[in-house]
Order: sequence, then structure tokens, then C-alpha cells
Amino acid sequence: MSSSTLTVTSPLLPDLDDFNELLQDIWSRKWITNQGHYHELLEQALCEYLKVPFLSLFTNGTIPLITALQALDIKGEVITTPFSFVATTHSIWWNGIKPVFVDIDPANCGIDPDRIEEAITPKTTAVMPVHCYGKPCDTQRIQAIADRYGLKVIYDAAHAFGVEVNGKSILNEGDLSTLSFHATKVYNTVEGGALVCHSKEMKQKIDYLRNFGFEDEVTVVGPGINGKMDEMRAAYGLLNLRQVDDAIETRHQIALQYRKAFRGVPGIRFFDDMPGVRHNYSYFPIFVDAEQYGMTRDDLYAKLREHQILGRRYFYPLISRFSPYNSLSSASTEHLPVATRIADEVICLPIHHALSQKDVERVINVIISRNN
Ligand code: T4K
Repeated sequence: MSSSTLTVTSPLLPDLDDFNELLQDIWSRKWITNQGHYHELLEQALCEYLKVPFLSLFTNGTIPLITALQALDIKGEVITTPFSFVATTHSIWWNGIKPVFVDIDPANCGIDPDRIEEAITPKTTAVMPVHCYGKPCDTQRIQAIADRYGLKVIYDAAHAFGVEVNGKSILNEGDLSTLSFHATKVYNTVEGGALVCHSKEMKQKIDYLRNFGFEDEVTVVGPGINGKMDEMRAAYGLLNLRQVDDAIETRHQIALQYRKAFRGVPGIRFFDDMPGVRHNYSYFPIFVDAEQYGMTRDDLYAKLREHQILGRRYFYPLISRFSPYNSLSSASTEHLPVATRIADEVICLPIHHALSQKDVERVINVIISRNN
């Protein structure tokens, strides 16, 4: 058995010769950032691949969240999920807006639509759900509530690259959707991200905000930020786009193997595919019921580490437990029973394009052999 360390994910890297070739070209153009040649090519290519009308590239997946709230002029309170990466709520806080946490639906680990209405107050202006692990939220019900109360919807789709429902991109739902292209994601540009919108006018506004708010040399239209992606990362992203379908298919095969091995193991739950959904298998979370499994999640986590398998407890602790947020009334554990339980049960297992058959078997063996 191999004893190499297994991480939850591993970056998808472009062929180095191909990358060198594009670097030569960038050098010869002498234009290395600020909406350069490769930046424009990548925006077009991603619009086509993701089946979205307008997309603006960003330097990471956090700045588009902050910018989305600015672009829609969101104020007051925003309803969101505590079960996400901390950047989701930080983006709300950075805009001086109060986050209001709502519990999640165990079926997809996204915000529970049944809990949204009771959290709406006269100050609520938007909802920020997350397609957690790339599992689509119940976008129809969320939109119906938003329409009824006149709220905007910004999806944090950091995990949802390429996810489609009945052949349509999940990224077209709501008012805006954000993506992360961080190294640990299914598709990466090293660091990077994007903001997807529905109109040319909104893209223009987002592009101004991404570039300090400059409309032209002498006009600033708003309190913009520097969120620009440079030419090196755009070129890298163009190359990675060529291999992302293969990477997703490899992840799919690993997910099938995990499911086959864990089905019937008492106390281990996992997600099956949802009907009509093109999944991207960005994460493979399992949920450990300590009583039935005979071991707590944390003991299993430690046992995996003893075998050099570095699972991750995404998302534990809940965002609502972190110090900037834990004094909010919506952050109390009693208010968030499902999220609290799931945060105590979850471990994301290694899943990526470079995982060998032996590695997958190694992970499976540790989990199914509870007692050694
Ligand atoms: N919204 C959501 C829902 C998100 O999940 C995220 C980010 C964001 C917004 C914000 O997007 P960004 O601004 O980050 O683009 C990681 C990522 O840094 C973060 O992007 C991601 N979500 C989050 C879920 O995971 P860490 O602190 O767990 O990463 P780290 O460095 O521990 O890496 C995880 C594993 O990946 C390691 O065990 C080893 C492997 N790895 C990592 C890197 C960086 C590699 O093999 N090579 C590498 O280069 O946050």
C-alpha cells in the first residue's frame, strides 16, 4: 500500500510547454494585465463553456462577492447560510451589511427555503445562498420568495463550475452568481474568480467596479476595487479549460466508486446524483452518524490522518461560530440545528483528477474497516 499523503484536492495544471508558449506570446505583446488579450479570450471562452451571456473575470472568488453586493446597491440585511466557506459572510460584512443566518436543507446542504421568510425584516434587501459542494439550491423556491418580497438574489456559486440543471447553467439563476477559480477548485486559474450577470449594462457596471470604479481616465462611477485578473492567469485558465471535462469525468468515476463502497455501511451517508443535474463532483462529503458507525466524525478524521489521508471538515466550524458573527441573534446554535449537526458529521474525502485507483482503494479501506 502506498503511504503518500492524500489531500482532498490537487490543482489541475496545464501542460508546461503549452503554458511557456503562451507566456512567450504575452512577453512579446508587452501587455500583462488590465483587460489584455488573454483576459478577453478567457471571458469569451468561459461564457461559451458555462452557457452564460455575460461574465467578468476577477482576481479571486471573494472580490466578486463583495462587488456583487456593490453592483446591486445592497444595504441593510442579507439572508445567508452559515454552512459555507467564511468568505461568503465576510463579503456581506465588508459592505457594512448585517448577515442573517438561516438553517440549511440536509438534502443539498444549501439554505432551507422553508426558513427564509421568517428571517425577512423591513431591512432585508437580498438573499445570498451557496450551491454548496456544487449541489444546486432550490432556485425556483428561492426566486419565488425573493419576487414576493422584492429581494435580490446573489448566488455564491464558488463550487458550481459547469453545473447544469436540465441542460441549463445554474449560473443563470438569481440576479448574479459568483465563481471561484482557486487552485483547489475543479477548474482553476491559480487564484481567480468570476461574476456572471444577465445584461451588458450590468457587466459594464461590474467591470468599472472591478477597476477602481473608472469609467474613463477622469470619471469614477463608484467605490470600486482592484479585482482584475492578469494575463498570465488568464492564459493558464484558457489551457485548463481544455482539460476540465476530463477532470470532471475522472472525479465522477471516483464518486461512483466511493458510493458503491459506502452504500450499506451503517452510519455513513453521502449524496447521490440529483435527477437532471450535470454535477461537477467538486467535493465528496460523507456524513458520519457516530452511533451507527461506531466512531465519531473527529475520530474518523484523525484515523484518516494516521493513514496520511487529509480529509477536510468543510464546513466546520460553521461561519456563525466565528468571532465576528457569533454574537448575532441568528447565529445561535438553537436557531441552526441542521447546520450544526451536519457541521459535526461531515468529512470531505479526497477527490481529484490525479487520484490513482490505489489511492481511492486506500481511502475506502480506512472507512469500511472501522476497527483498525
Ligand atoms: N465561497 C465559497 C463557497 C468558497 O468555498 C470559497 C473558497 C470562496 C467563496 C472564496 O473563493 P476564493 O477567494 O478562495 O477564490 C480552500 C480554498 O483556499 C478556498 O478557495 C475554498 N473556498 C475553500 C473551501 O478551500 P483551505 O484553507 O481549506 O485551503 P488549503 O490551502 O488548506 O488547501 C486545501 C487542500 O488542497 C490542501 O490540503 C492541499 C490541497 N492543495 C492546496 C493548494 C493551495 C494543493 O494540493 N495544492 C495547492 O496549491 O481553503
